[in-house]
Order: sequence, then C-alpha cells, then structure tokens
Amino acid sequence: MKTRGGVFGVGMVAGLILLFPGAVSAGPAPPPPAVTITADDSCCEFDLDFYEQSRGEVATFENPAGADAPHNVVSTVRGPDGGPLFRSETIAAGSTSPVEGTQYLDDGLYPFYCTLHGSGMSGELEISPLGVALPRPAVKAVIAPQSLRGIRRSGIVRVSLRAVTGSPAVNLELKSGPLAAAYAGGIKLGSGSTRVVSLRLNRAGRKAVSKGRQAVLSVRASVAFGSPASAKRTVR
Ligand SMILES: [Cu+2]
Repeated sequence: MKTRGGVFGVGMVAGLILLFPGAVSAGPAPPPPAVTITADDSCCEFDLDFYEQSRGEVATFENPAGADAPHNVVSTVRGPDGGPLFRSETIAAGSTSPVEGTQYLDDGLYPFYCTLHGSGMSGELEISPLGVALPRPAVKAVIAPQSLRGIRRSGIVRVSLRAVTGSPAVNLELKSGPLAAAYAGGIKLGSGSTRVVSLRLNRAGRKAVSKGRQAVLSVRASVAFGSPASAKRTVR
C-alpha cells in the first residue's frame, strides 16, 4: 500500500517522544531533510506517490539493487534553462543519483515521472516552506571591446564572463550575424568571479569576419538550471 512519504512518520515521532520526552517542547519541528525517492523493485513505479523535503535540499533518486529496469526522476515542467525543472541521471539497479535542480525550488508541489516508463511511473515532490532555496545559477556575459582587425589576425574573440552566483559549467556560443562562430563549454566560475574567455573562431566564424568594415557579434551564455544571458557587440 502506498502512503505519504513524510520523513517523520507517526511511529517515529512517537518513538522520539518516548526516548526524549523533553525534546518535543524544545521548539518547532526541524525542517524535513533531503528526501530519497526510490523506485520499486518491480517495474514500473516509485515506492511512494508523494515525497517531501525542505527548500534548499538536493533530493536523491535510488534505484534499488534487484530492480528489473533502469529509471530516472524528471520534472514534468521545464525550467529557465529549457530543460526539466529538476532531473536525475538515468540509473541502473543498485545505484543512486542526485536529483539536481530541487535545491532551487520554492515551496510548492512538483510532479515528476520516469521518462523511460511514462506517466504510469510518476510521483510528486512537495517542497515545504522551511529552509532556504539556493539561488539559481546566473551569469552575465559581455563581448570585450576589441578591434575587428585584431580578431581577424588572432582568430579569437574575448568574452568577459561573470558569475552572479556559483556556476559549475557555463557554455558560451558566439555568433557572427546568424552564423555559429565559436563555442566553449564547461567553463567553471566561482560565485562573484569574472573570467575573460578567449573564444577561437571556427572556420565559418573566421570567414564571417573576414570581409567588410564591421561584424555584429552576439554571445549566449547558458548554465544548467539558470536563465541564459546574452550580449551583442558590433566590432569595427
Ligand atoms: Cu522507469
């Protein structure tokens, strides 16, 4: 039988009262900690319909040893990066994966499912109004002042990247007009830090800047679970 997946079940609370009679009057209940969402051994369901944790926590997905299929935990709605609002890896039996993105959620009810087994394998994650949600990764990008002549000579465009919050992996896409001109992925930046990234133009990028008196460059900085940032510069 399925039940609500509270961390502090009735039996456990009763046990705590017996063990620590003074603890109950000590203050408000502690916020529910990070939850573990577990798949059933036999395909294809989660062990509960409903899971609960506080704001700011990363949930864990566990596919138990002996399970007969790989699974994942994926939000049914999209987040600011265009991907699912939160998502685990797809994992085989006997392994666990963080459900990344849950640490940024405000309180509320968030449905999820397993993308391999569809809506039949689904559940809900409730974020309780306790604890503090982590700030979403956010970056700012500026195409550094530079001359078209210098870009032609070096084949490099410099982009200044600043992490508003800690950003583990920023991807930079540079365009010249409508053409993809350069790309760099997995750029690591600590919170509040700035880094100048030298983007090496690809063949199409070099060609795009090789003629004319100016080039209109645009850059898009994307980061998992955050909104993308973009910037433009006309270089002469
Ligand atoms: Cu599944």
